[in-house]
Amino acid sequence: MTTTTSTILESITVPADHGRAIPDAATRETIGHAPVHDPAHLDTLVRRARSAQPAWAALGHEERSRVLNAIATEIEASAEELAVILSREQGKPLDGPNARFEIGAAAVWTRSAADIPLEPEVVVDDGGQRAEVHHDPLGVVAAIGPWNWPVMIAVWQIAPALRMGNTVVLKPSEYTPLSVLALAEVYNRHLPEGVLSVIVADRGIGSALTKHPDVDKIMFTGSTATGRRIVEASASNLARLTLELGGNDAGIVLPGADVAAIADDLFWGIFINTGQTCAALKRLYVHDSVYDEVVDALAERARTMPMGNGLVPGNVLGPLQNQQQFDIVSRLVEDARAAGGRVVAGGEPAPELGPLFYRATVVADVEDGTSLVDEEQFGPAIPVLRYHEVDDAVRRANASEQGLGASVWSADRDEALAVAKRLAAGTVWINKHGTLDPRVPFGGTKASGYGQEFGVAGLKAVAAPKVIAY
Ligand code: TXE
Repeated sequence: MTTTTSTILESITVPADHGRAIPDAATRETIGHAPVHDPAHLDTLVRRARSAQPAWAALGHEERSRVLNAIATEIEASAEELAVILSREQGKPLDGPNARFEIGAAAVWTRSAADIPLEPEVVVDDGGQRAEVHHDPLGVVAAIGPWNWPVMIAVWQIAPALRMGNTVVLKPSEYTPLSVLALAEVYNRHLPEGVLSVIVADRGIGSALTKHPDVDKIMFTGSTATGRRIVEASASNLARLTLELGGNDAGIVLPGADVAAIADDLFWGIFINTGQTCAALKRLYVHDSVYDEVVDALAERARTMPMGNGLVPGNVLGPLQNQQQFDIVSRLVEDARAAGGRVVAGGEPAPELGPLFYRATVVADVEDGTSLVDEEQFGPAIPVLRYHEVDDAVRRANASEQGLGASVWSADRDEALAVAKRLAAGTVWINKHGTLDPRVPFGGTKASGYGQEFGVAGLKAVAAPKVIAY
C-alpha cells in the first residue's frame, strides 16, 4: 500500500476541535479535519477576490499563462501526494483511469487553459469600417464543484477563469473538501494573494455565494435540482452561468458491431470512476443480433475487474463515495430486479471490501420506464436494453430529459455517423464514450445544462465580449 504521509495534507487540515472529520471513502477512518467556514468568511473571501482582480487582470495574458504553466509543472511534481489524498477521500483507486489519471488531467487542463491562443476577432474590415470583438475579464468567478472528479472539475472551472484575468472563489462539495484544498494549495504557491480562495462550507453558504453581489460568473457542476436553484439565485446578481448538470447518457450498439473489439471501451465508458461520472454511459441499447454477446462480455469484465481499497496496487474499481449514492444505486438495482430485470453480474453490495462497496452490476432484459433506466444511477450498475429497429433505439435514447453525452458503437463509420447526427446530446462519441480533450468544447443540452467548457469556447465562457468599432 502507498504511504499516506503528506505535507500537503498537514497544511490543509485543522485540529479536530476546529473542523469536520473527513472519512476515507473505503475504510471510513478519519483522514483529517477540514476547516468549517461561516458566512462572514464567505464575504471576506469574495471581497478579497474582488480587490485582487484588477492587478491580476493587469498582468496580461502572457504573464498569466506563464504562471499557469508553472502551476501545471508544480501539480506534476506533487502528483503522487495529491493522488493519495484524492484516492482516500473520493475512493477512486490510484491505478486505472482513476486518481493518478485525474491528477494528470489536472495538469494537462491547466496547461491547456494557459496555452490556447485567444486573439481579438475581427468581424468587419471592409476598408471603411472595422469592428473587433475583445474578451475582457468578467471579475469574480464562483466555482462550485461535485465530489466525483473533484480535482479535475475544479481545474476545468478555475484554470480558464484565471487565464482570462478573473479571480476565483471555489466551493468544493461537502464530501471532498480535502482534495480541492490540496489542489488550491499547489495553485497558490504561484498565485498572488486573493486570486484563488476556497470556501469550505455547506450548501447554505454555497447558495449565499451564488447570490453574492460581487460574483459575476458561476461555474457549476452538480445535480439538475441544484442547477435550477442557481439559475434562480442568479436573478439577483445577474451572474453569467455555465451549468454542467449530469446526464443519463445512452449508448447504441448497432447490428454488425465487433463486440470483441469494443468490449473494453464499452466497459470503461460505463464503469469509469466506478460509474460516478457525469458523462458515463448509463443506458445501453443493444441490437438483438449482438445482444447476448454484449451482455456476456460486460458481465465477464464486471465479475473479474479488481475492486477494493484504492491504495492497493491493481485495484481499478472503488467504493461509492458516500452513503447517499450507495443508497441510490442499491434502490435502482432492486427496482430493476423487481421489474423482471436479469442480474447477470453483481447486483449486491460487497461488504467484505468496506461499507460503501457495491459490486459492478450488469442487468439485462430491462425496459424503459424502469427507474434504473430513467434515473441517473451514478454508480456501478448498467441496464442493458434490447432493440430490433435502429429508429426505435434512437427514439428511446432521445426520450430522456437529459442530454449530456451519447455514443454509437459500430463497425461501419458511415452508419455510426448517420445515427450520431440524430442523437440529442452535447457530445456524441463513436466507438468510445466520455473521452474528453481540453481542445474540444464540452457541455450539455436539455436538462444537462448549458454553456461549454474547454478550448476557445471555454475561455470565452469566462470573459465579457467587448466590441471596439471604428
Ligand atoms: O449534488 P448537488 P450532490 C448528481 C448525481 C447525484 C446527485 C446529487 O446523480 O446523485 O447529483 O449529488 C453545492 N447553491 N451529480 O448532492 O447537491 C454542493 O455543496 C449553491 C451529477 O452531491 O448538486 C456541492 O458543492 N451550491 C454531477 C455541489 O453544489 C449548492 C456530479 C453539488 O451538489 C447548492 C455530482 C445551492 N443551493 C452529482 N446546493 C455531475 N454533473 O457529474 C448544493 N450546492
